[in-house]
Amino acid sequence: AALRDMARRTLVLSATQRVERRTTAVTASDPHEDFVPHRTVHDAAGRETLPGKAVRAEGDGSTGDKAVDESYDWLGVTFDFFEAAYRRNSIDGAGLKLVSTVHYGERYANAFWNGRQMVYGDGDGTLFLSFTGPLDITGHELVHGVTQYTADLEYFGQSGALNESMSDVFGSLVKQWHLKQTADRADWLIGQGLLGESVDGVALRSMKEPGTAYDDPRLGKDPQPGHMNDYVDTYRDNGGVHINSGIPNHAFYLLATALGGNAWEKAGRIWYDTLVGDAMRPTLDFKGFAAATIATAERLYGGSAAETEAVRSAWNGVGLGA
Ligand code: ASN
Ligand code: ZN
Repeated sequence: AALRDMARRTLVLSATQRVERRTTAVTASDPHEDFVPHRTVHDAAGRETLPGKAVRAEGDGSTGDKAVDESYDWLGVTFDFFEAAYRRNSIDGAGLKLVSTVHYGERYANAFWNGRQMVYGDGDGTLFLSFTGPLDITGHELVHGVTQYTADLEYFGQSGALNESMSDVFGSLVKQWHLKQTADRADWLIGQGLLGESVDGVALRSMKEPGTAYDDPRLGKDPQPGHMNDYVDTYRDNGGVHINSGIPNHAFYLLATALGGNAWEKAGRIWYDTLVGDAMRPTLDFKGFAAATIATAERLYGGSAAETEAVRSAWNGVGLGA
């Protein structure tokens, strides 16, 4: 496989050089023709052993198992989004194979990226339905992989909340891109469709109104703040990584809706270039990230451009102004 990868890279390289030597671009030697996903979905059949049995490989038709087919499709949409929006070839930028496991554990109510692959539980069927259902959940988990290969944000405190926020931001953007929704039409919810119908709630989180996604006696209330005034100091949840992520999430929402249009184009580009750029450090805090996004906007659009002003206002709006 390593040899094949090397051969492919060599091919891409020589194609690029060929284009450069010509005076006119030739689409037939587009170096991006190589952008194809390599998906394999596995079935853990209620056990917690990974990866489980391979049940659908790239190019195979539907299996009829809803979870398997949803995972396969959403892995593909997430791959296509990163190619279309940012010319990123898979999670590592180098065509990493996309591996997932469905039906993990019994009534397991979560999904996660374990550093190498995606894992989904079926949920308990009452509070949580299958985690393969919402596209933005697959997007969220795969973006943990993108972060791992780039900024590698430490999963604790503010850097951990930024890590979580990256996954929510690009998870939401994958969904908006798939549904062709502009920023003002998007629901800005994370995990819409995941909660059972008896639950008093609409999703896991809201980037538009953090803290309002659910309020149910069995789940408690959505604990997310949307402003530094309400920052939660806690040792639970790795220092509140899924809680305080509401703050940078809301800053992104403010920016995207202020700019209008497709959120993945300008706001998403500023966040993406920042995430994969050299300003990122594993222990970066909210202020450091805010400054880095402003620097990215200055580079992309200019210091006094409306876009750059909008980034400054967005951070002001959550209490993280300079
Ligand atoms: N679904 C969670 C996440 O990706 C899983 C976890 O926290 N381990 O953030
Ligand atoms: Zn996460």
